[in-house]
Amino acid sequence: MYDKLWLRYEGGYIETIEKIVRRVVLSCRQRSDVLNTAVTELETVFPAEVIIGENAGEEHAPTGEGFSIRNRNGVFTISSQTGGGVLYGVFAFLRLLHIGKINEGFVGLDDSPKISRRMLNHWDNLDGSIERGYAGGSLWKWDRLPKVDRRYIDYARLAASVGINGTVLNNVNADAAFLSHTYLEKTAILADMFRAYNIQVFLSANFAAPVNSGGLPTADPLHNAVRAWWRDKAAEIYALIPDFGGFLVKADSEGQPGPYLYGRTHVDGANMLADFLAPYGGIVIWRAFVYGHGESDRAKKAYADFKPLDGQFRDNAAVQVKNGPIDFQPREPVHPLFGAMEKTGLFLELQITQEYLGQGKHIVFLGPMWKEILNFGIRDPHGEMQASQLSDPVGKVLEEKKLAGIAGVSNTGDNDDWCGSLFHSANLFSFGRLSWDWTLSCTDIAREWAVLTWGRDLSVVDAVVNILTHSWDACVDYMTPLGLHHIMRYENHDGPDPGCEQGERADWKPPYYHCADAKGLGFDRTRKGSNAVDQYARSLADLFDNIETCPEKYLLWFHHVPWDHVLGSRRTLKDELTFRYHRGVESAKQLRTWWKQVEGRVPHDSYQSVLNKLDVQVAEAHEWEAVCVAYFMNFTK
Ligand code: GCW
Repeated sequence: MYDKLWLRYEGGYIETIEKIVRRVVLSCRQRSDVLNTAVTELETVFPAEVIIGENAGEEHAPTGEGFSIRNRNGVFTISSQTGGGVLYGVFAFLRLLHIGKINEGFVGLDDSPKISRRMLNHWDNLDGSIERGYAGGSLWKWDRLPKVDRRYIDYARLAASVGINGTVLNNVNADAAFLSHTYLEKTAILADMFRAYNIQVFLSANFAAPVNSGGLPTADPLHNAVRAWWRDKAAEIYALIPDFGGFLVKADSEGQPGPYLYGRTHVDGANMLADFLAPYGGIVIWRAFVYGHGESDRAKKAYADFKPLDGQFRDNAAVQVKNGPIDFQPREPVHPLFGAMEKTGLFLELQITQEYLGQGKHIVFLGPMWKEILNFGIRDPHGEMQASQLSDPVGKVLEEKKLAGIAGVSNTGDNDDWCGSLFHSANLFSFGRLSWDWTLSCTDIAREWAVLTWGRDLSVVDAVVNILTHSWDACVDYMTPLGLHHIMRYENHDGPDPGCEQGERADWKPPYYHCADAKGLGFDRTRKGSNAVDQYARSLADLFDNIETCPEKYLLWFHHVPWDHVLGSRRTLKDELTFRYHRGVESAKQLRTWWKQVEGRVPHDSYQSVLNKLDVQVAEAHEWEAVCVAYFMNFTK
């Protein structure tokens, strides 16, 4: 019953809706497959005679993907100049009806996306497995295509309903075979289906594909044969998929090939691809997730490599930057590149799948974390003033770019529940909603998801919203309080292992990050240490650099703090650390207590499956506390 996630449209709404809505008119410039999809979506709720599609749209209908909804005595008109806009209008209309925000008194509303590219990144492999996937195997059944799976359309509906307009089908650790003709034909079938939902298809490209799949001796981006290979590949792709979105590239990172391998730069690599995609309107999204080689502090590497390249990338090339400088930790300060690439297109990369945050086991709502990043005042135009409300938040930096996007590493898989549990889909939902409008409130988004998924019973909704809105704080406390990071187990990044010495590289090992010793704890990134602070605008750098002004949530990220240093609570670091780990466990228990209040108000098997998750979460929170407190306290003796 929950396999439709937030598109269930159940719970006695139909009667209420029939009282409010006499007729729905869709108004758009031209007929299109996307407009037909909008009609089909309305038909899931309303009888066909209620719906009228109109060809000649209103002159003043919103442009692009924006839409307006107007109510005149029960006749609702949803208009946009584009089919995509109407489709988003229809999904918004249905959502608002179901959560009770559209009633007799409703007059109208206008909405349009703040960020133009809203993408899912699937780390799905050719063999059907998913890197860092916790909800089963890949949704894409490559060996069965061209046979079509029912879930392709279900996927497109879910994505479109929250405003997603692009999807990268395969893992950034990309198999070159995805660019072979056989796989491009299969990709074209998915693209044909998703097109009707206003979703553009992209592929991750292996930079050495001319070697691995083309049989050339080199993939040097300045080599003529290599360039010819990519130019022909682009022509081949666009012959099959005329609206192909472009390439996502992980280059010179964690063993992936890239231009550095051939003595060239990121700009050489990205611009070559950009030039061959440009005639067709395609883009290149070049990831900035690079580390190692010549930086003593991993957190500094991406900025060090990319900042000097600002201004050299083509207009249809963007740099995709993770939210923080290390790697999708439970909490990181914002990535300094968001304040530094003034002349380059930028994508913010978020991770919906919970690689470092309890994976498929813990209920952790990521909306508040993403808001912390999007609201982060990163760009300080004057450089001298105090970091304040006046500086531009990351969301605004993106909004003002000509080429910008938000990408989410998807948590979807082929399990019945799609995302790993009955609660994990809240993250997919909120990712879509925030990528559409980063100024939305997380609590509102949580409430929307709760009503759409669990129904209108207020006591259930309140419990669900409480669980969601408190879960991230709980997780940060029981895993990595006060700015700690990367202290997970080596193999799968799951569970605590602060003393782990496994792994070939120093910057994979927890002790590299926490730097615990007899004196104190934390990575010194101040001007006396690695000086990562100076990658931020002056006012922010000053704020982070001073142990007295550095926000406590980032304290051990930026400072090596003496064990007896006194914090805002008047506790010493030693005591505060112990206190926070324990508070995390208590908060995890509180999540479970809230859930227990809904027993008997939701179907029993659903109740039980969530309870089982929360039991595991509480047990693992205990484990985090026990392991970390014992480990760190050893240094204080
Ligand atoms: O978070 C790390 C993951 C890798 C991932 C890499 C990346 C796709 O552990 O599995 O590889 O980041 O983002 O490229």
